Order: sequence, then C-alpha cells, then structure tokens
Amino acid sequence: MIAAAESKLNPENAAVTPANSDTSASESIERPPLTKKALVAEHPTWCPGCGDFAVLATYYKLIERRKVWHEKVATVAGIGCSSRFPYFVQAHGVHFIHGRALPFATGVSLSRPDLHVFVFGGDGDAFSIGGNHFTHTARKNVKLTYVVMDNQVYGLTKKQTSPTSPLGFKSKTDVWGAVDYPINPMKQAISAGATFVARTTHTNPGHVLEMMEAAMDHDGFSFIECLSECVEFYPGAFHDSNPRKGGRFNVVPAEHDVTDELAAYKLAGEPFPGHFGIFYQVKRPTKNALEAKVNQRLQSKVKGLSDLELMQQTFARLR
Ligand SMILES: Cc1ncc(C[n+]2csc(CCOP(=O)(O)OP(=O)(O)O)c2C)c(N)n1
Ligand code: SF4
Ligand SMILES: [Mg+2]
Repeated sequence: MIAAAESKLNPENAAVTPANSDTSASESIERPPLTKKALVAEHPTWCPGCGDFAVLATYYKLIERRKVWHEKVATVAGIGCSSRFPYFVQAHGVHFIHGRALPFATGVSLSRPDLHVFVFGGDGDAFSIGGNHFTHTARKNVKLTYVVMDNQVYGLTKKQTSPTSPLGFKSKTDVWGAVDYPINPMKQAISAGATFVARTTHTNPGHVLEMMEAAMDHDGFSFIECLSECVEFYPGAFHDSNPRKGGRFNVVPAEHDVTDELAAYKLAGEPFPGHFGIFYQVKRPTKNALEAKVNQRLQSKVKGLSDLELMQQTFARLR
C-alpha cells in the first residue's frame, strides 16, 4: 500500500513539476508523471457492479490529472466495503478503526501540511459509529477531503439498516422495515460547519471528478456525499437519480449562491433525487492555519529547543 518506491525514475520521460513540490530535495529530481498503472494496487475485492468502483477509478484519474506524487497523497478510511479503498491505491494509505478515520486523518493533515489528505468511507462508518467525529472535524475545518460513499446500507456486514436507509427499508436489523427517520448527510454537514459541501453519484464519474477536484482545491474541510449503489444488498436504490434507469440527474441551478447557508439547506431538503453539485462553500480559517500560528508563537519564545525538548518541558510543567 505504501509505495513511494514505485515511482521509479525514468530518464525517457521529461521532467514535470509536481502539484506539491514544496518540501524534500527528491522533488527536484526528474520524475515521470504518474499513470493509472502506477496507482493501482490490489484488485478491488468489491462485488461486480458495486458503485465503489467508479469512485476509485475517479480517484486514480484525479491523482494522475493533478500530478500528485505517490508520497504526497494520503488515503485514509475506516471499516466497511467502501473503506477498503486505501488497499487499492498505490500510495500512502491507512485502513483504520471503524468510524475513526477522521481523527486519524486530522492528525495527518495537521502534522503534514504538504500532503493531500483524502478520507473515504461508508454511511455507517461516517454517520453511525463515526457520527461524532464527523461533526467535530467539520466544525474544526480541518483541511482534508472526505468522500462518503453512501449506499444507504451496511454492505460489509451483509445488510443492516444504516443511518441513511429510508423508512420502510427491510434489513437484517429491521425485518419488518425501518422505523427510524434517516439522517440527511448534506444538512448535517452544513449545520456542523463544513466549509465545502457537495453531492454527486457514482453513475456520473465526470461529475464525481469535478466535485473531487473542487474539494481538493478547497482550503478547509470538504465533504462530498457520493451515492454509490450496493448491488448486493440494496440494488436499485438510486435508479431515480440515473437517467439510464429512467431517473433524473439535475445539477445545482446556476443561480444558486454557494455562500448562502439557508439556500444550501433548502437544496439539501429536496426530495430524492434532488440536485447534484456544490451546495455550500465558504472561506473560514482552518484549524491547520490557526494551530500553525499558535505553534509559531510558541516556537519564537523558545528558540533553539527541539520539538522533543519543548514537549518534555511542557510535561514537566504539568507535574
Ligand atoms: C467497533 C466495530 N463495530 C462494528 C463493526 C462491524 N462493522 C464493520 S463495517 C460496518 C458497517 C459498514 O457500513 P458502511 O460504513 O455503510 O460501509 P459499506 O460496507 O456499506 O461500504 C460494521 C457495523 C466493526 N468492524 N467495528
Ligand atoms: S456488498 Fe455491496 S457495498 Fe459491498 S462490495 Fe458488494 S455491492 Fe459493494
Ligand atoms: Mg454503507
């Protein structure tokens, strides 16, 4: 999974300027641009036809297109079918604890500002066990991109009701049909304080790429809800949003003001299939920038001390 070594030097290729060429000396060395072949790790173990394939293919395309080096991207996930994502990407990646992908990714983002941090996962991972972390990562405006592959069911554990399953959904945990009102991920993201909130669907990979590019360029917590069909345990869930299945794919109206929170909330409240695109985007200082300032201030007071010495001093004061 961790394969910086894969990006071997090839003298036949012309030098390219990496998208994030800000740190190590190795980056001044000529390197070939990444290809999809270099990014593919294990063959995905998903069921044939699973919506998650389209999201993965789009991610390869994004990294290739933006010329991000293997070692400059971190792919983090929790647990679930969708969360197997990092295994399939030849770059730094972590398959972490169920629901805890965001706290882990927060640490990566804060300590390594030179990395592009992406988190992938499912609706259960994001909104059940990880619900609390979702709220807090959003409000803290941590610089990372979170793509929730929402299939409205627990896929990995073979069909339990998820927080986004619709009322009446029959599953192993609701054999007579779900009675609990589902959460609305878009409303939740907006109200929690996310500064970039977008919606897309696996049936339109071009649109997924557009949303991922915009999210990657956003300086802050960018959240994308990507409908991703579980063909095994909830087939046909999103047909109404797929023109190839007689549904409608409507993009966010051009006149929509993405900085208008109320307008975004109204879009989020539309009945399915609703609209697709960026619902909300505003600028707010990131936790990364605010913490960096605090650190700089402290460092200027203790010139000459290493990070370790500084930490030891701080702990000594707490005794
Ligand atoms: C602490 C803990 N609780 C429960 C589980 C079992 N479990 C694994 S994945 C999962 C839900 C997966 O659903 P989702 O996040 O929607 O991902 P999907 O498989 O649908 O992509 C559950 C409950 C676990 N692995 N760890
Ligand atoms: S069980 Fe569903 S979510 Fe999991 S790989 Fe199969 S189709 Fe995809
Ligand atoms: Mg799911």
